[in-house]
Amino acid sequence: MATFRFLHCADLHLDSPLRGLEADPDAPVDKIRGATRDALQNLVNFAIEQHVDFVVAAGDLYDGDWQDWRTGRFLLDQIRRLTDENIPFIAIRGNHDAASVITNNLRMPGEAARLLDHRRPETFRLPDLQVAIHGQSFATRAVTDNIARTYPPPVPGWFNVGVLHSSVGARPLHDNYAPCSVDELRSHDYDYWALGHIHQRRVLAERPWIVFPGNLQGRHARETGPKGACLVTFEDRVPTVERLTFDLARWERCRVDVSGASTFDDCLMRCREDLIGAIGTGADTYAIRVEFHGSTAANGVLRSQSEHLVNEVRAIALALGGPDTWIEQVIVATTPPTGRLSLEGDGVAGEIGRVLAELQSEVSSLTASDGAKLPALSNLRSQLRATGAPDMGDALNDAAISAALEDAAELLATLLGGEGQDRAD
Ligand SMILES: [Mn+2]
Repeated sequence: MATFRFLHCADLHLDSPLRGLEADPDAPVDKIRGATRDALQNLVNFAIEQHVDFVVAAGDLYDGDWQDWRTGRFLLDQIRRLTDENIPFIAIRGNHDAASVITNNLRMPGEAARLLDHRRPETFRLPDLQVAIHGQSFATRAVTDNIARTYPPPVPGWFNVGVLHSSVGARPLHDNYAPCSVDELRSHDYDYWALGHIHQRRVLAERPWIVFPGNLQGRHARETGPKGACLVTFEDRVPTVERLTFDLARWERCRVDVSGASTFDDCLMRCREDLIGAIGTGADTYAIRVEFHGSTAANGVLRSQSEHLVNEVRAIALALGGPDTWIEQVIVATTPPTGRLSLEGDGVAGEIGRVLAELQSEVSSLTASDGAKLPALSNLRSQLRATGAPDMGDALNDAAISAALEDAAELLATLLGGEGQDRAD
C-alpha cells in the first residue's frame, strides 16, 4: 500500500444561523455569520497547500432549515477547488442535509467528487492508493435503522474507510440516528471509521480508528473551543491521526470563580485574568459567555448592578482583545457568602436585625398611601434628598421598601460577617 494523507471533516453546517447574534448590535455579526464558510475555506486551503490525497465529509454539510442557493454554490466552489487540484471529495448526507432542498439537488463537479448513495451503501475506490471508501447517505431526516450493518466487507489488502453519520452507542443528549455500537463497527475490519453527527471531537477507538472530528466551526455557546478536522496519515502500514484547527471565530465559556472575592472590583479583576486565558487560543474572533460563580460578599451587588457589570466586562474584553472579542452574555450564578453574620442574638448585629424586622413589619401593615406616615420612612426620604439622591417618589411603595429592607439585611449581614470576623451567634 502507498503512503497517503487525507482529511476527515464532518458537520460543516454551512451558513447555519449563529444563535444570539442578531439581538446584539455590538456583535461582530459579519465575521461570525461568515464563520462556517471561512472554516471550510481554511480546510480547502490546507488540503491544496499540503496536497492531501483526498477529503472525506461525514454528513451535515448544510443546516437543514437554511435554504439559500448561494450556500450550495459556495460548497460547490470549494469542492471544485479541490477537484481542480486532483483531490477527490467524498461525502455523505447527514440528518440535516436530508431535510435540505439544496443538498438534494446538489450536483457534484465531476467524477472526483461524490455524494454517496442514500438507498444502499456505496463504495468509492481510489485504485492508485488502494483505498476504498464505504458509506451511505441519509435518505430522510431521521434514519433509525442500523445502516452500518449493511456496509460491505473490506476490500482485501486495501485501506478501508467507513463513512457514517451516527450517534454510535447510547448518547442521551443526541438523537439516536443510525444506531450502532463501537464493537459492531470494529467487527467490520475497516481501517478507519470517519464519523459525523456528534459536534465534539471524540476518539472512540484507536484500533481501528473510530473518530468524530467534531464540527468544523462552533455555532453557539455550547460548541466551545477550537474546532476543525482530522488529518489521517498512512505510513509504514500504520495510520496516525492528528487534530487540526480550522475555525477563525471561536466560542468560549469563561467561568469566573469569585469565591471569597469581597467587592465588585475584585470580581472584575478575576474576570480579567480568566478572559486573558480564554482569548489566547489563536482565533481571530471570539464570542464569549462569562459566568460568575462561587460564594462571595459581592453577590448582592453583582446581581443588583447587572447592567453596570455587563458594561465593565465588555470594556475589559475590548481592552484585551479589541472589537472582535464579543461578550455574548454575562451570567451571575453566585451565592451569598457562607460566613455571613446572623442578625440575631443580644449583640449589635441582633439589634440591627430587630430594627430591620420592625421596619419590615411596619411596612407590611401599611398601604402605599400610608407610607408618608411612617416616621422612619419620611426621615429616610429627607435624608436621601439632602444627599442629592434622586427623588424616589412612587418607587417608595410597600413592596419596594420591603425588597430594599431585605437587600439591606443581606448586605449588612455580609459586610459585618466578612472574612476574619467572628460570628455573633
Ligand atoms: Mn450536525
